[in-house]
Amino acid sequence: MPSPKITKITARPVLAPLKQPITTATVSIPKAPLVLVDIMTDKGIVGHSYVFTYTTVALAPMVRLIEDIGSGLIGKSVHPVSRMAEMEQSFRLLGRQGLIAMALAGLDMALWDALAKAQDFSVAQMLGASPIPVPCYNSLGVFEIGRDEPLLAQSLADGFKAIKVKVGVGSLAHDVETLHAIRSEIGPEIRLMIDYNQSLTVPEAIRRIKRFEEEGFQLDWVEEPVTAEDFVGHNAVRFAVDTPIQTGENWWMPDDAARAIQASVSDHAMLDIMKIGGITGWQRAASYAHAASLPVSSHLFIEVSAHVLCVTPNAHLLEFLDVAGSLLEEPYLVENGALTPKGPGLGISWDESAVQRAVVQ
Ligand code: SMN
Ligand code: MG
Repeated sequence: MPSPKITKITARPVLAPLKQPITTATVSIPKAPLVLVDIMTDKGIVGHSYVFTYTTVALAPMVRLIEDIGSGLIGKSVHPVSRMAEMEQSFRLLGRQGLIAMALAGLDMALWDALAKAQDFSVAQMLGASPIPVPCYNSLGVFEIGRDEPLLAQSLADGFKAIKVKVGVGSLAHDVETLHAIRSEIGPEIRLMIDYNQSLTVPEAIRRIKRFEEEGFQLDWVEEPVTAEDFVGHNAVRFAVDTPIQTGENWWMPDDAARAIQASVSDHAMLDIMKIGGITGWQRAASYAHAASLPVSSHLFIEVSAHVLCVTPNAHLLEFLDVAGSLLEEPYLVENGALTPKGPGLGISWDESAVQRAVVQ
């Protein structure tokens, strides 16, 4: 059967309700600014995806970019690898970072969704994997003692065996007090990770992580202690402490992942499927991480991340932080601390009444 051909592409800006605001050391995001991507085809199949813009300021330009770049795909087949190669080539001079990379990724993910649906496969199956439960960690925001203990209890009740909290809003003493409070709630067996979201200097990161080691917090990783683009700084922190360093959510397209891995910036690779270039970009970047023996985790995008982690060598953990579930007919739900990819395609279908309530005019 000939592959479906693209007939129309739409992009809709929304503010998706969240169960909890996303809070980090630097920003608080009360609702998820997303752009929903729909790719219509001549076979009646529609590919769905979404991109996360971090700030509402980026919504309108994101819509414009996706629809303008998408207009160049009309009439072509839903072959994501071929379409991505063409799109990457056309932006070689401008550069494939930022909103350009996000637009390419949103189109790529929706194309993979459409292609898999045309074969009545899930994307995981299309990529050659049996859709298996992917172990997750629950990703919480900045932890406040006396307010957030119920979130820890709910995480354990949901079967999570690993929890991440954001830190960096206060002093080292504040972080130590917070981590003692968390450890006393979850016990020593639950894996605990912390995320500084790029808020420290190299000497301060080394100072704090060494103190956490002395306190015996047994952290599974410390994430983005310094500026994401500071490969030298991440490398310096990594080799000054014993605790594993995690980074990668801000690597743009596979080549950035290759450069970071060559610079030995971290003990893990945490790929963001949007910033890394969609499913096509993920597969290239994941192979670099495998060659460097790095465990691979995901960032946001729980639905598509469940599919690609099924085919990722060294797949480690899926970050469970659901930003789009409030807009889906069937949100992805954790079972026993794991997420199983659903089909056909990415298993994403919009709850159009919820979308209409969330659309940004
Ligand atoms: C994070 C940053 C920005 C938005 C959502 C989440 C964070 C993470 O770095 O790792 O979840
Ligand atoms: Mg992070």
